[in-house]
Amino acid sequence: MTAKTVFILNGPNLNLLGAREPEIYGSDTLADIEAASKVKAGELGLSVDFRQSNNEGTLIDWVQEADKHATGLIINPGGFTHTSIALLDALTAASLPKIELHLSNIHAREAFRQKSITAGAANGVIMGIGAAGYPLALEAIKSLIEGQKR
Ligand code: CA2
Repeated sequence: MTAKTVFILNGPNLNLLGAREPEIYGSDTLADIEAASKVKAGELGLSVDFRQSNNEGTLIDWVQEADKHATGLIINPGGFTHTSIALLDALTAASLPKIELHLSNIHAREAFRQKSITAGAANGVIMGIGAAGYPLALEAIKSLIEGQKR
């Protein structure tokens, strides 16, 4: 049986992880997070399609692609979390299980980061535990997929 594919989408500037601001985002690079996510997915019987883009339209295209071809979606929308109604619309239109993920606790940061425009379209949100949130988000997606079968 082919493993169910979960898309993990990462938004703007997350390609810079590990290089700057480790006190906020940790010292793992996005490549480290991708590798750990793939290990965790294997343990859960899932496969991962891990992507990053600085482009809002590309992320929207990938959300639509996930809805057609994937079984679950984990998204860290980066700064678009706080600005993008277009990404919210794409996520709302996508009917697969979705988890929004943030490395930092956005509620403990600047006022402009404390509102997520996109989170309302997700089944759940994981934040504030750094790179460790990615494997937890995969567990959450697995649980949501299992719940769909019942
Ligand atoms: O905490 C998160 O995961 C965020 O989604 C990260 C976004 C930020 O805009 C959100 O408010 C919260 C920013 C990611 C930028 O990452 C950088 C990493 C290293 C150096 C500079 C930026």
